[in-house]
Amino acid sequence: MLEPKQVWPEDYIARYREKGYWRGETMFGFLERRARDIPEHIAVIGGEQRWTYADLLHRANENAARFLSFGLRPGERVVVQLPNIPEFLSVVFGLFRANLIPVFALPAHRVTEISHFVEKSEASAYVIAAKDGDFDYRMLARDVAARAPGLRHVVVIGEAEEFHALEDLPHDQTLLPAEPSPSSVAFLQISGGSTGLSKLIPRTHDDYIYSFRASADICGLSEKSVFMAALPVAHNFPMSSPGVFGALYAGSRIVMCPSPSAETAFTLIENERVTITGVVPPLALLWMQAAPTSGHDISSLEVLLVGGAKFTPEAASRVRVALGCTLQQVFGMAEGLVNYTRLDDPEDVIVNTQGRPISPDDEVLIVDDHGQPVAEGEPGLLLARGPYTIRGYHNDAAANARSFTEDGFYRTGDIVSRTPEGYLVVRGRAGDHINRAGEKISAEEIEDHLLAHPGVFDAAVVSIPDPYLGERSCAFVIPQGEKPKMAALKAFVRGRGLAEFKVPDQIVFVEAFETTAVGKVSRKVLRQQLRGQFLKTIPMEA
Ligand code: OOB
Repeated sequence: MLEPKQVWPEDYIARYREKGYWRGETMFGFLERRARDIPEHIAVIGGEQRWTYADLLHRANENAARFLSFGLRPGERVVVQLPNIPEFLSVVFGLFRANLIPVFALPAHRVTEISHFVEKSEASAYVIAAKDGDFDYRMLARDVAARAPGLRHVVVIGEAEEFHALEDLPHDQTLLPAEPSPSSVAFLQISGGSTGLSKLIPRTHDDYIYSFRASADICGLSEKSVFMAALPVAHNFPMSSPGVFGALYAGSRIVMCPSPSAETAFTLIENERVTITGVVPPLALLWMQAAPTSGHDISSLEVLLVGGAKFTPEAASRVRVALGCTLQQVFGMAEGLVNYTRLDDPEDVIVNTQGRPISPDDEVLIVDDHGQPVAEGEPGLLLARGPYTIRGYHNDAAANARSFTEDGFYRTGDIVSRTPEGYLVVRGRAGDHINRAGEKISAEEIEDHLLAHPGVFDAAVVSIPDPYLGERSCAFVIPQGEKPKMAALKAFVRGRGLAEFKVPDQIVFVEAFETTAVGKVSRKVLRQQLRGQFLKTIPMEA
C-alpha cells in the first residue's frame, strides 16, 4: 500500500484524532454508509442518467472487481481522465473499493502531461472516456502508451477499440480486498505547480474526508441540497470544496454539468433546481452578464462559490443582485488549506476577503522573505500547516526541500494579509506561475518547451493582467537564425502535447534580455523585469 512519504508527526496525528477531525473513515466506507442510510435518494444526475445512492454503490462495487479482474492489485496507481459524467464517481469509488490509487488528470491534459503523471506515479492503468465532444481520448491513450512502457492497461468508458471496455470486464466480487487504513494515501492530486512539471499530491482518507466533511458543513449542504459540478470535477475545488465528495458526504444530489457555459449551466440549474455550485472568477463574470437576458429561472440557486483565482471586490459586490444568491469566496489549494467566507458573514467580509480557514487547527503564518512574521495586517508570504495540509509531495525530495519549511509548513507562494477577524485577503503571488482563469501554468515548464524550438535562443514566460481571464501568459522570446512566426511557435508548443490553456496567449520577440551589471540575473528577476517592461510599453489588449 502506498503510505504517505512525508507524514504528520505522531503528536499531531494524536491531536487530529482526539479533536475528531480524523475519524477513521475511508473514502469507500463513507459512501457505503450513505447508501445504507438513504439508498433511494438520487446521488448523481448526468445526461440521461439518474443514479440513486444504492445504484452508485452497486456500480462502484462492480467496477472495483472489474479493475482487479484483469490483474491490477491493491496499491497500484491508475490515472483517471474523465469529463463530468456520473461514471467519474462509479470509477473513482470503484478504485477506492479495490484499494487502487487514482491519479487525477484534467480533461484538458495531453500526452506530455499524462505521460508525466504515468511515469511519476508509476501507474499501471489509465482510464478514459472514449470521446468528449470532438476529442478522441483513445488517440491520446495510444500516444501515452507509446511513451510510457510501464502502462499496462487502458480502460475505456464507451467504445474501447483495441483497449478494455470497462463494462465488458468480469466483476467477480470475491476479489475485493479488505478496507484500507484510513491513514493511507487514498489518491494523488495534481499540483498547479510553479516550477517545472506538476507534482503529485498524496491525500489520505483521514485528511481529505475531514476537509470535505467540514466544507459541506460550512457551505450548508444537506440532503435537500442540489450541488452542480460546473468545473472539471477532477480539480480539487469541484471535488472537495465542498465538491462532489462533500455533496455525497452530506447526502445531497449531484448534477454533472458537461460545460460551464451560461446556457448549459442555467438550463441545468432551472431543470434540476440546483441550489449550490462553484466557478472561477471569469465564469462568474460571464454568468452575471448572461443572467438578465438568459430567459432561465435560476432562482433555486442559493450559493455561488467563487475561487481558484482572485475575485475582485467590484465583481464580488454584484453577485447577489445579478444572480440572486449568496456569494461564498473560496481560497484553496490542492495541497490542503482551504478558506471560505461564511454564509452569514457581513457583506463587507464576503465581498472583500477570501475567507478564513476551515479548521481551528489550521495554522497560518504570514512571513517576510526571511521567514519572520510580518506585522498584523501587513502583506506577507502565506505558510500553512494543519490537519488536511500535506507535509510533502509524492516522491519529490527537491520540491519538498523547496516547498516545505523545516517544521512542516507548506509554502503556498501566495502573498496575503489578514484582517483583525482572521480573514485572509489575497494580495498577489511570489511563485512564478500564471493563474489563467484558475488554471495554473508553470512559467518554467513553458519556457522549456519554447527552448526546444530551433528558432528560439532564449525564452521567459510571464503573467500579464487580463480583464477577463485575470491573467494571461506572455512569452518573451529571443530568436536565433530565422525568426519563427508567432503562429508557428504557438503551434509548435501545442504540438508538444500540452493542455491548450498552456499555449502562450502572446509572444513578444526581443533582441536581448536586460541583465544586471553583475551579468546573469535569476530567471525570477528576469521575469519581473520583463513584466514591468511589458506593462509600460505594450498595450494590454494586444
Ligand atoms: C485551487 O487549487 P489549485 O491547487 O489549483 O491552486 C491553488 C492556488 C492558490 O495557491 C492561489 O494561488 C490560487 O490558486 N487561488 C486563489 C484563490 N483560490 C485559489 N487566488 C486568489 N483568490 C482565490 N480565491 O485553485 C482551489 C482549490 C480548492 C478550492 C478552491 C480553489
